[in-house]
Order: sequence, then structure tokens, then C-alpha cells
Amino acid sequence: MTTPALLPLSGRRIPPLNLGPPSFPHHRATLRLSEKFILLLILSAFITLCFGAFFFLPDSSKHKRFDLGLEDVLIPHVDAGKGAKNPGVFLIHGPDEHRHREEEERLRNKIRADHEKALEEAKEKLRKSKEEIRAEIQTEKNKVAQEMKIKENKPLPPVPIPNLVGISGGEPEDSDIRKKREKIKEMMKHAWDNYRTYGWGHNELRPIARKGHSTNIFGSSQMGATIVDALDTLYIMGLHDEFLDGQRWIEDNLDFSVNSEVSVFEVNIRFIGGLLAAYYLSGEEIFKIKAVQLAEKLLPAFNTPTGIPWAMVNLKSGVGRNWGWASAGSSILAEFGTLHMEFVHLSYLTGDLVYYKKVMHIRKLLQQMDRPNGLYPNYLNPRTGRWGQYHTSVGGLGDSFYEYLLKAWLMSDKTDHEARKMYDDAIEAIEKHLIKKSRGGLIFIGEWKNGHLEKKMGHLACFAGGMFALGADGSRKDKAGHYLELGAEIARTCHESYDRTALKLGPESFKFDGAVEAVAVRQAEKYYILRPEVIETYWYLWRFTHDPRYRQWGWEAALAIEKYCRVSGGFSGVKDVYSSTPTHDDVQQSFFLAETLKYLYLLFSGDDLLPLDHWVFNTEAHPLPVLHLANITLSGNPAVR
Ligand code: DMJ
Repeated sequence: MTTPALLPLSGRRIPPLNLGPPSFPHHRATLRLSEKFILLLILSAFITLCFGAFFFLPDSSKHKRFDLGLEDVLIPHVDAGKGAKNPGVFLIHGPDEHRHREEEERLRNKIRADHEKALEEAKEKLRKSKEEIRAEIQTEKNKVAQEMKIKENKPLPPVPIPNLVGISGGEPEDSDIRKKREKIKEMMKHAWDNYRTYGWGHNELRPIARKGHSTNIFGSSQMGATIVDALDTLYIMGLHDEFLDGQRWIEDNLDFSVNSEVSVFEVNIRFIGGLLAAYYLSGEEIFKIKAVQLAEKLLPAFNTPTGIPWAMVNLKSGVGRNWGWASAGSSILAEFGTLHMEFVHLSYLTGDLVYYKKVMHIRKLLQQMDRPNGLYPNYLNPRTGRWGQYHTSVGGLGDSFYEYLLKAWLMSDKTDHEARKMYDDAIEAIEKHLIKKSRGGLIFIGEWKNGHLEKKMGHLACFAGGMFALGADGSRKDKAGHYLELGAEIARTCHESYDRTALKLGPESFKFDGAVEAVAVRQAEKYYILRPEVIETYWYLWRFTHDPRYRQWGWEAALAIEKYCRVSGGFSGVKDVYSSTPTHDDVQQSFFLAETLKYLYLLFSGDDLLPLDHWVFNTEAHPLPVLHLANITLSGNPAVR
């Protein structure tokens, strides 16, 4: 693409500017801007020329009319009184006429001077080199971007902030527990300080190579995932300098206008969840503003024939697509089904129902679909609205969908009965088809594949112990005791998966097959990447039962992490939990700071820190306050329909 030929103003034709290939939107934008800039320049010189020339025309009726027009503006006459039919038309008499001529002359001179100045400026511009013009365009662009940024960072409309109970404190009375809590805080400091030193601004840290790290879920841009994910943990631990440091980075650097393809789910749970939690805890507007800016960038992912979002979206172009490995081009249940909490909060905080409608649409669609054996398959095609492979799991691919049904109900102050019903129905089907007892008496959650049960449980599925306990109160047919017990059984099984290893850390996935119980068989399943799910379950069980075994198990895990995962540059995952000499994977995952250390800290804190009747934790452990939705008009919400 070339710029159009320009008017021969000074006898010279401006050569077309070559501003790069047209195929990139970024370059296209540059080209458009430069075209506009040059054309505007020519146009303004031309208009000034015409305007000035007008004054030098011989006297004519047009000239007279123009004089009158000038009088209208410049020389209001005392005779123009109340009774004047048209107070805008003024009469000219004696001395006024002289004054008028002088004024006219002054104006002509001014216009002539302006005209000459504009022509000079235009000539000046045209004498400039391509580079100089480019630099000027760039300066203009920066100015516009800066203005837009200021506009974008404008505060959002104020809304009543829910009751924020227990955002600090929780100091345990028992000195032993206090020491343990202090130790967890020290681990957080170690993880954060090393990230601060070696990985600042990168998404994650390589604690051994001592440099930044990232994966494709965060796209190609440095979005400081660890900073955003860690903020609320820093806050509740009272690490306020570190929190402020993170806040400053977010204010100055966190930019979502990047040509980067990110996972909608991951960015939602870690970034939007993290920013919202930081906002509620600290009250700092910037977190809310950034959360909303990011959410707007995710919205194009919902532009599919069904409204089921793509797994990935390019933050700049808005183009979405699904993972290549997903069955039949499907979206993933645990991904599109884990947006509800954050999106309801976004609508609450902005007063814009767009977010709420997106997630309610997903819910409605799921409600209408047939479910094989009452189970939700993990794959759903966003083009056809049909299920992909019949694979159901409470671990990876399915997990947080169930979690969010329960938490939607809790977050609505238990008024979203539709969500509770979906949760109850789903859990009943899961219990019937997926939950079994091993020969050795361990309760586990298997995976359902095309009518066949795989006796394998992932580390991710261990979160379900906490979920069952959390959902016990309010369960159907008064089965609270049953679900609390089921939660405790899952906690026991997952503890066994830790206890049966050399490092006392759990494998990624473990089997129940003949003599094999809660042990990984394949080499590829023996790693531990600092995941939180088992500790998360210990914490929920602790809160609901105060059985000391959960603190004991949590402490065992903390010691094992300290012993085998701590390196001088932070914390690292390990490749084989059955080998007594650990090999590190050299990644400090952002969820280690967001979840693992937070749940450990809460496990050794009093229940008054983030009490569960006021706070609901998103799937990345970011606490969001309960919303009293019965008092809020969110159209379509069962609470207000
Ligand atoms: C976290 O990002 C979230 O808990 C998510 O729901 C699944 N698992 C990882 C950590 O294991």
C-alpha cells in the first residue's frame, strides 16, 4: 500500500512514504495516521489560503454580508434594544463606521499573517525528511496514547462495597502455631524477593537459572503474572512494602494493549481474580480499573456461534481459537465454566451487565444440554454447541467448573439457587459414577471415559475434598454430614498420595490398580510442581472441623517443600517425588505464591482472617467478598427475577 499522490503545493511532489508492510495491523495504523497527518496539513493550508483570499476579492454583496456577519459578533450596538426583531443584526452609524473599518483592517492583517504562517509551516513540513516526519507522527501518536491512558484510568462509578470482614489479623494464640505461620511468611518472602531480584516483570521465575520464565498461557508478553497473582497473599501476610512495590509495577507497566494470545481462563483466574481481590483488600482503584481493562480485552473471545468462548484470545486483535489438542476443536469445561465469579464481580463493580450476561448465557446453554449419565463431558464445541469426547473428570479439564457452581451460590449470599441445583445434580452424578473405594479402603475420584471408569486421580482433583466440605452446608436432603465426611476421605486419600513418596510430596497423578494404591506408575506422572490442591483441602477441612490432623498434614507438606523445593534463588518444582535426590524443574509457578503459600498461611491463622461466610475464594485462591445480590438488580439473576 502506498500513500496517495499529494497536491503539488511547492512544485514538488511528495514521494509516497514507505512505512512498512501493510499486512500487520500495527503498520496499517501507522500508515493511516501519517496519511491523515499530511492530508490534514495540506487541507489546513488550503482552507487558510481560501479564507485569506476571500478578503482580497473586490467589493461585492458577499463582502457586505460578511461585514455584517463580523459586526454581529464584534460590534454590538446600543440601538439593538429589546424591541429589535433580530437582535443579531446591527446598524452602523458615524463614528462606529470608522471603528468598524479599523477593526476590519486589523482582522485582515491578522488573517494575512496567519495565512502566511500556515503556508510557511506547511512548506517547512514538506522540506522535512521522511524520518523527521515519522518522528513527529510518533510524537503525536504518543500524545494521543497518553491522553487515552489518562481517559482509560478514569475512576469507575462508585458502588457500595460489600462488608469487608477480616482482611487482616488471624494471629494465632498458640506460640507453636504462630511460629509455623511466621515460617510460611518467611517462605513467601523468599519466593517474592527472588522473583523481585531475578524475574521482575516476567510472568514467572526460573529460580536456578535466576531469570524470568513464561508459558504460552500468558502469551508472548511480560505481564508480571507473579506480581498480580501474589498481591493478595502479600497483603494478608502484612508484607505491605512488597505489596506497594507490586502495585507500582502494575500502575506503570501492566498493559493489555499487546499483540499477545493468552488463555482466557488463566488470565481470568489469575489476573482478573488477583486484581479484584487486591482491589477489595486495599481499596486501591487502580486494581479495579486494570481488571476492567483486561476484561474488555477478553470479551471478543465470546464471539462464537454459540457464545461459548474460545480458549485463547489475542488481546490486540480479539481473534480467538481453541487449543489444538482439545477434542474436535472444543472449548474446555473447566475453562469456559470458570469465569462466573469474576464476571459477576465485574458487572457489580462497573454497573455494566455485559459480563454477567456472558456467563449466564453459558449457564443457560449448559442447562439445556443432554448429559450422558447426568455427567458433564469436558469438551464442548463452540461452533456446533455439541459435546466432544465423553470424558468427565473432577481433576484437570473439569475441576473448577463444579467449584464455580457451588461458589456462585455462596457468592450470591446463597440466593443463586439455580447454581446450587446444578452443583447438587452434578455432584450426585459424580458420586454415582466416579467416586469409588479402593481395595485398601481409600476413597478416590476416577475419570469417566466413554462409559469406562479409569481408576486414576490427579493432584488437581484433590481440591474436591475442600469443595465437598464447603458445599456440605445447604446440601440436598440434609446430607451435610455425608459431604463433610466425603471431603475428609478425599483429604485422607490425597495425604496418602504424599505420604507414599520419598519426598512426602504428591505426584501429579496416582493410580488405584490392584496392589497399586495412591501411587504414580508412569514416570511422566511423578512430578510435583508446587501445586496447592492438597493443602487447599486441608485448610477447608481445618476450618470446618478443627481436627488437628489437617494442621499436622499441612505442616508436613510445608517442611517437604522447604526441604526439597527451596533453592537459593526461590522455590522449584521437582521431577520425581519417588526419588530421594530431587531433580528440579527450575520453575517457580505463580500459583505457588497465590495459592500454596496462602492456604498454608491461612491453615496456621485464626478463622477470623478471611472468614468463609464473608469471602469466597476463586479457583486461584483470590478472595472475593460475598455479594448481597438480592438487593442488586442484575437482570436474569434468580435472586431478583
Ligand atoms: C491453579 O492455577 C488453579 O487452582 C486452577 O484452578 C488449576 N490449578 C492450578 C494450580 O494447580
